[in-house]
Amino acid sequence: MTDITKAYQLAQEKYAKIGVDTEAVLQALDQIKISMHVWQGDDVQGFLSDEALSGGISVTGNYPGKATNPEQLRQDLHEAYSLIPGHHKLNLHAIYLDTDEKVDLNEIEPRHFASWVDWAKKEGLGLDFNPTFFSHPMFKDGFTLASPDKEVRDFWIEHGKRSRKIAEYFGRELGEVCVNNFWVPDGYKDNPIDRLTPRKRLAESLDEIFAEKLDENYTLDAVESKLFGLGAEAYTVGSHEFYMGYGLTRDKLICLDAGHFHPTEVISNKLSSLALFSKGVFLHVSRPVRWDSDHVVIMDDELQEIAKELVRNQLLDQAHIGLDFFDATINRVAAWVVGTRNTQKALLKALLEPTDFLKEKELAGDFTARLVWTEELKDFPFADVWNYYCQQHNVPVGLDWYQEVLTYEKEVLAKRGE
Ligand code: RNT
Ligand code: ZN
Repeated sequence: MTDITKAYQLAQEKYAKIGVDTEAVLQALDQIKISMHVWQGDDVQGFLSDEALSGGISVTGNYPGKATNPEQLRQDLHEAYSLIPGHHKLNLHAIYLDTDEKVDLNEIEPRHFASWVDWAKKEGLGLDFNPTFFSHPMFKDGFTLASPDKEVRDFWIEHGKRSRKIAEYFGRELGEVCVNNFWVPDGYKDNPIDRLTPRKRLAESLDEIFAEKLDENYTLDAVESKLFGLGAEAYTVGSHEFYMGYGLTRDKLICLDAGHFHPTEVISNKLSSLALFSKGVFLHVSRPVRWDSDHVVIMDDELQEIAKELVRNQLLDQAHIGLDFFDATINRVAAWVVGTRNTQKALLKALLEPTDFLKEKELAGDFTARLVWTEELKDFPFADVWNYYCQQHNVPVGLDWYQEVLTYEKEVLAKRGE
């Protein structure tokens, strides 16, 4: 018996004493898929063009070894997934097409993404998708779907429609629903006179994109709001209120990005309300540092709070968990692994809570017990359960995964560009 198994057995006993069945918890954890975002792999560059990143988002850093073609990116993704326990999804963006044809965003078709489907099948991954409303010359004066220029709007409407066909194709091919997430950067740097008309145009453009009903077994549309972006500090057309209204009336998933709100506003507190009224949520688990900085997800309070809300309110079935961060100052594979494993760990920690018992205490007005228990639970040996889960899945435990990333860096990443 390994030390990891021994430590797990001790932890199992401790949790059993407070009514938590660790075996059942591990089975539940195994059902949870994290949608890992392709764009951490190459600083949101993609393969459509050399166009610089725009749309009010930004990546800093130039860590060596960045993937510059689909093969390299898939190689890096494979490495990351091999260090993450469980079965997951990959979240693609339209700019990650893989084709020799010269196609623009308003011309993309499923066949331009066929290699990703083949690869996902081989790796046992599901796929999610995003139309790309940025890093393109048709992103004009900070506007796409809400542009006053009909030609600009029409270009992006066509792109949106085509993205849905690709998402449907992914879902059909893989037999697993593909969430197609719409984030539109449109906004103004300075105070606008007219806040209403751009919102009307955005709603109308989206209605046109969503006019065709697609099979929801294959694809679900999500809409992502934002408070502000670089260069769109004063006004973002697709605000939270806009998409709450839009998503609820059009029966779309609501995407909540942890970095898209005021600095002290948290998405964890929104999940229970959305559970009552929305079709479902798509999460962009991210980490804002003072602003929407998209830092790698760490085990902070908000991550744990998000996980607790999903578990305590039994929302795991209707929530789709995606990641959204991009850091080019560190090893990009390590960034994926840290963020994804942390998200899983936070979920595990939440699953290891005796929730029914705590709910009883709360209902009985015993707030002392609620406080004492939640504080003591922080010291319970959840890491021993996590290590055992990694061992079960033949994935390196603790710092061992980092050793593998270092080897990969030496043998693969460092040789790129030679
Ligand atoms: C931008 C949004 C959006 C993007 C991706 C690349 O602020 O968070 O989700 O990060 O589409
Ligand atoms: Zn996001």
